[in-house]
Amino acid sequence: MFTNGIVRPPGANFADALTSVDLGAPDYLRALHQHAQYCAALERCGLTLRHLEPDERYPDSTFVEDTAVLVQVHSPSQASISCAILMRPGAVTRAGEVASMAKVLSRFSPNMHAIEPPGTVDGGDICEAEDHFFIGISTRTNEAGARQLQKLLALYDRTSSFVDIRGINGILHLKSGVSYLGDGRLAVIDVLSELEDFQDYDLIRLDAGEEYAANCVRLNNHILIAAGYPRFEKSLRELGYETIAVEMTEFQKMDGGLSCLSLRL
Ligand code: CIR
Repeated sequence: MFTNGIVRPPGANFADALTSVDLGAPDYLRALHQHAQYCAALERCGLTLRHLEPDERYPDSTFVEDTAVLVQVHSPSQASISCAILMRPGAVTRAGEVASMAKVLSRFSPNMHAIEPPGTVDGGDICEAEDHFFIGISTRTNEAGARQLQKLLALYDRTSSFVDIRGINGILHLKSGVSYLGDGRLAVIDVLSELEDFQDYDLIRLDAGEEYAANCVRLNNHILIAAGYPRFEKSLRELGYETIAVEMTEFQKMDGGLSCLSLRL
């Protein structure tokens, strides 16, 4: 059960954010509008939002998910977290984003931990599936960071395993290609669907051309998905899920997926 969310709108210099895709510059006003729609969707799913101020020191800081991993308490009906683990982003220009998030999270979490040098971990590489965490090893998350995170998660009885995505084209983070939907189900892009790690799950494969939509979020009784991916949305609806589609085009231009715009607890 999720009851709270933390979000930060993009700043006026959002176009200076990092990107590896060639989709053009984001339209700032449209990005603000899409962010507001995203927030409304989270609220529709039952979340009370904490809105952080835009922070132009860090053009990527709207992607708050990358700054922390939250471990929920075990009971599914209880909405609180056992601990917050502060990430150490793999991109140097993003390192400073963590400090302000640490302050916010200290109000929500009794226990705080942090990834230490030489480890780096981006929250977008962490896919939580009930009590198991898949940790992507990527250009942002290194093995030292992954091992630290694994030890910290074990303190809270969470298992974890590493998924090396360094050789996989087209995804920045593990969660750019896989999301846990609850009910033992993963939405996954084709190239990841053959991995041994995911074979115990019921897999919903994304069709060619719809890969971006693999990054989606199960929030209580809804699944939030990026708008414009009708085949994926249809397959979710056929499985009985209620979907909410949100326009994400301006964030996609900056390599951002839907999950990365919030921390949910
Ligand atoms: C970056 O390159 O770090 C940002 N422009 C995008 C981060 C997206 N994060 C995520 O999907 N978790």
